Amino acid sequence: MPSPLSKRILKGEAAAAARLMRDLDDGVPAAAAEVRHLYPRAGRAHVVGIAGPPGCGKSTLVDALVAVLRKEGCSVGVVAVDPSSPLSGGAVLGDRIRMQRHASDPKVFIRSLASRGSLGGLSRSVFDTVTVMDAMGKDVILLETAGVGQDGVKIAGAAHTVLVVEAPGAGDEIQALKAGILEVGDLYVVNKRSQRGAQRLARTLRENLGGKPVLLTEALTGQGVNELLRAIELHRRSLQRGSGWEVRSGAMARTAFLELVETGFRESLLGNPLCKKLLSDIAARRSDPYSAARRALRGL
Ligand SMILES: Nc1nc2c(ncn2[C@@H]2O[C@H](COP(=O)(O)OP(=O)(O)O)[C@@H](O)[C@H]2O)c(=O)[nH]1
Ligand SMILES: [Mg+2]
Repeated sequence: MPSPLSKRILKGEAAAAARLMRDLDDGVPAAAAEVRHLYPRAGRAHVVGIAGPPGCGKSTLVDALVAVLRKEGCSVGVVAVDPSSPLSGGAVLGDRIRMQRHASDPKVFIRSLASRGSLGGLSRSVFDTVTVMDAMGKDVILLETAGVGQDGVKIAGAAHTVLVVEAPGAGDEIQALKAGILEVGDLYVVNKRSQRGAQRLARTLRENLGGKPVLLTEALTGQGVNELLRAIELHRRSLQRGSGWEVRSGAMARTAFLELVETGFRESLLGNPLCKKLLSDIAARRSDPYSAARRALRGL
């Protein structure tokens, strides 16, 4: 039986969802128990990760995508992890202004996660937030993060579809082709397409991406955003036609699980007397890290 709070969340109530997200962030034990009610009822939302360098227009693009999704009747969740984003911690005022047009829409739920220096904590919050939004019945969840692997979440392990956004001028093409970028994306977007260098950047990406879609957008005006949404939907359908959806969902489950196990293991390990003894032995050079680690793993 779902708890009263879970019931409200499953009905899509924003206030109940916001409360649970806050309690999960604060590590309230009763909040973790609520997830037990919600998790089996979630799993329907299409989670779309949006990564790319600061300033390329991710938040603006998210805002434009929300507008198009709403026009089509979809409910939307937005999770913004980018610490430099006007959507998140850095400039809450900018966030409010930018999202004003969606803020009063009950079918849109926006949550910014400010980077708090703790990588683990942050990615746990991301998964919790996605689970709650999913349980609320959001059709699409847009997850904005800086970069592709650093600072918070490894986007590929947290989304069904990964969008890599670039913009001309923010460094040269070599930057755009940095290690990791070419592997992680399902779709590539050259934003600020009216600016000089956009076409050339798109060409360079196409030459290096072996057939992956490259779209051009102007997030500020919404040009190209309909086409981008079509490409996102196409990717979802291609995942659902084969085993792709299960593979991606499995990777997301694995990341969320490992995150909790690793954090829990680390905490219980560091609190263990055997571990304290081993650490002092290493420090005094009575033992070495390898031997001590072997002993710790055996002892636990
Ligand atoms: N000219 C132009 N500017 C844009 C476009 N999209 C975003 N910007 C501007 O680029 C800056 C950074 O945008 P933002 O969405 O915060 O980028 P983020 O850091 O990737 O989230 C802001 O001043 C935006 O107004 C675009 O399509 N064209
Ligand atoms: Mg941003």
